Amino acid sequence: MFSKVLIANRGEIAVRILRACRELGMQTVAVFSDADRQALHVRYADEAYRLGAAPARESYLRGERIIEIALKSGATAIHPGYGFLAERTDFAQACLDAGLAYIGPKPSAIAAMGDKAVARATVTRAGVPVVPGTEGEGSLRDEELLELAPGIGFPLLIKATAGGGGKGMREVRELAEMPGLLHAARREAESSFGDGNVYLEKLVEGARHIEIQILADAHGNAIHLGERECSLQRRHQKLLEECPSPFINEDEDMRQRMGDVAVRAAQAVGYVNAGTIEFLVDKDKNFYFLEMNTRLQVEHPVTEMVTGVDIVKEQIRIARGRQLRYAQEDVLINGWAIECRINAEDPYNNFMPSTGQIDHIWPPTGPGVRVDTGVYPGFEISPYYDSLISKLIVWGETRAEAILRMRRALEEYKIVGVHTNIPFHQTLMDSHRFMAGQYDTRFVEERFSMSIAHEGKDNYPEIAAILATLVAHQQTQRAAHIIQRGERDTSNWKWLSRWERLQR
Ligand code: MV4
Repeated sequence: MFSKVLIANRGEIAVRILRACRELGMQTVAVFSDADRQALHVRYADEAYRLGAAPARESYLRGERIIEIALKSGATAIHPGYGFLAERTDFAQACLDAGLAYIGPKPSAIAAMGDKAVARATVTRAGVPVVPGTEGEGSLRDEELLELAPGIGFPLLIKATAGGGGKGMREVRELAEMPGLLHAARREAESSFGDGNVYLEKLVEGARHIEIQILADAHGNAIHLGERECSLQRRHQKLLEECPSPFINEDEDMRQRMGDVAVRAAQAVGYVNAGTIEFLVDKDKNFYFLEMNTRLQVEHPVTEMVTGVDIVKEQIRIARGRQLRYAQEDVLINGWAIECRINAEDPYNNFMPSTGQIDHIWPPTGPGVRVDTGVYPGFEISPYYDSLISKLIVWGETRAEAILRMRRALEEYKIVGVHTNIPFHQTLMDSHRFMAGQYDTRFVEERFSMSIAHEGKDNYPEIAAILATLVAHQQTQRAAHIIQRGERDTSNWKWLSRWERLQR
């Protein structure tokens, strides 16, 4: 049983995990790169150790060094967070070999879900629906794939077995273009994953991306925590998530069927700890297993807000060998949660990453608002890691209340020094399709435009004049509050103390 945890990550998720450890009374060890010497997770932990230079390969991806630090510091468990070493079978195994608890699934489960063709075959045997495609788990040659393609039907998708995140994926409209696309997909998969193996799936058009959070303990108990709607994304980067999904919402029967299937998929690989089953859902509400994420996810807070379950604490309890604290019937969906990913990027300039110092940051607060972040005023956003600077999560009794609250929170949120995608989220909150919950995975790329924000630009001179007047007015007001500087070099502080003495 461990009581000191090393967090093998950075940023908001490292802070999130540290907080769970703190509440559970555990000691914490942080690791950091040269770019993160001043980071929040380093300040928050009981101890912190340097990993190396800023690039991830020289720091957060150095599994052996991280294990060495754990042993040296007396930590007896490692939480990998998401990204970096999470979902690396070899790292999970190396932790166990070193006698450390790994706060996550067994290496065998990570491996079984890591190969997408193996995962497809495994969950199919457990009765989980998958999109029609190539069957089995062996690797197939181009000639075999070309022969199988017409039976699956066009349009279809070539996918990398080592894939995820859309890398090595190609849409095929007809047989004639397939040899070229196979070649391109294999080459991309080879360079991204060092594995050029691919498989085929029928293309599901206009689908939603809905995922189910599951929890499983080492005693054979497994439950689901409902779904998350994750269709709002751009180039496979999620931008906003909701719980529940507006597409499922009142359809409790569908939620339970998807939940049961998700639990079955997890059990098919002997899954223990927290995990997520991704589904494609078509417009007729048919759902198909896509893949399983064998880790804590970025968007876990929306599930926490509506179920009241602290997923990170559950992960730690599960890793300590405890029984799940909830049975399926204990899990209730209460209200609505929305998460906006606040990224350091410029939505007016093709979402270009923005780097530099955060001069000022005023996060929103108040009822129903949660901000998970790893930054603070003065922190430098470097180009070495992803651009996520914070997650703004709101809860409301209804979806409408959550949207209004998100609008209010986005207005309150002030970040100076770097560009952020806050204007994108504000435009999204005003979009009729978003408000109606009518969107699929193509929405942001194909139907959404930031220029909605520029409607009525004829009024710009007028708006500018009003703003100038307001600013001038505010500055006059502020000046009235500043105590007049005395002659010569008398500071306001000296003036104040003299004034106080005179008052006695
Ligand atoms: C699909 C699909 C349509 N049909 N599979 C993209 C990333 C990878 N995890 C799976 N992906 C997709 N697989 C079939 N058979 C559409 C996507 C897809 C997608 C999925 C989830 C979230 C966003 C997406 C954006 C584009 C395509």
